Amino acid sequence: MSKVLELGYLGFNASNMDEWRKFATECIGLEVASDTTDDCLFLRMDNHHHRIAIHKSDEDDMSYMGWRVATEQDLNAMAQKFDDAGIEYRMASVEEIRERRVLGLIKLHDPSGIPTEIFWSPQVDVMKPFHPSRPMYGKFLTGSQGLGHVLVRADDNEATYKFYELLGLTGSVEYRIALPNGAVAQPIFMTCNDRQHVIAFGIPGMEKNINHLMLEYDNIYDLGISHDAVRNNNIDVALQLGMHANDKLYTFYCASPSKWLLELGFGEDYKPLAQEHYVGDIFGHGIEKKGYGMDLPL
Ligand code: MBD
Ligand code: FE
Repeated sequence: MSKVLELGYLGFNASNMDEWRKFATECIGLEVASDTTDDCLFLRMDNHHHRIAIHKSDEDDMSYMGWRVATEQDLNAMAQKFDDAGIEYRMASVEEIRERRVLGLIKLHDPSGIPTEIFWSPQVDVMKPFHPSRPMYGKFLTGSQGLGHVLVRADDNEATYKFYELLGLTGSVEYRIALPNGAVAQPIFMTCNDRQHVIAFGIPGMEKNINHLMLEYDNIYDLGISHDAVRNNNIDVALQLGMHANDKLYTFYCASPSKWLLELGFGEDYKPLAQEHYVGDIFGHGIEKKGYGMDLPL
């Protein structure tokens, strides 16, 4: 059975390209690829051509997610699965394939209308090992775990679960969070590799496609240096440093120049267990700046 292996790349629309370049390089440490243009900022986390593309626009949101399969055979098998399930998709044009720096690509939409791409064979620039834009002790944790995780909008949790299950992900509800308005949020977390979760959804009231993107450092010093840079630049922090219950990741959430959140983390320590759920995190994650859709009493 064909399944996706990792969240391989992400695309975003952004109205402030200058701010994005500064934030990505000085605050996070991402590398700018040499063939970046005024209209498309290619950001690197490892030796892949890019992991993140920021496209100049008058909107500020995630514009596509790229899920990787192992082989061309798996891409075709995935297309067959979409046929069998009655899910609309199309094979991308040669130009579209080149634009993403892959060898083959299916384009479709998830149940909330988020542009979704399934690809095989990303361009890996082995002659250009990742070189951070600011000094780093370690590197970004990518590899077989992909670029990180995202929390996305889901208009229908059940339909969304079924869609990502078809792609090959597994998971379940992992928190019950009592909201101040009396409602209870039951976010769902799913994975397709050793990362505890690759996608999450089920936070009510989202307007953008994305609430946050999590990028993981493999050295805690780099998380601390990023935190200093965010503080020194007076960037909004939605949730303060804290440790999640499910993946034991030590993280904080800050505003990206597009006003969705970047969660920066270190130290996932997830031991596979029978499923359990939580009503709060281990420590921290205090709400600091409201209005970013993360006003969750974790
Ligand atoms: C996460 O990464 C997260 O964003 C939330 C809200 C809860 C647990 C882990
Ligand atoms: Fe997260």
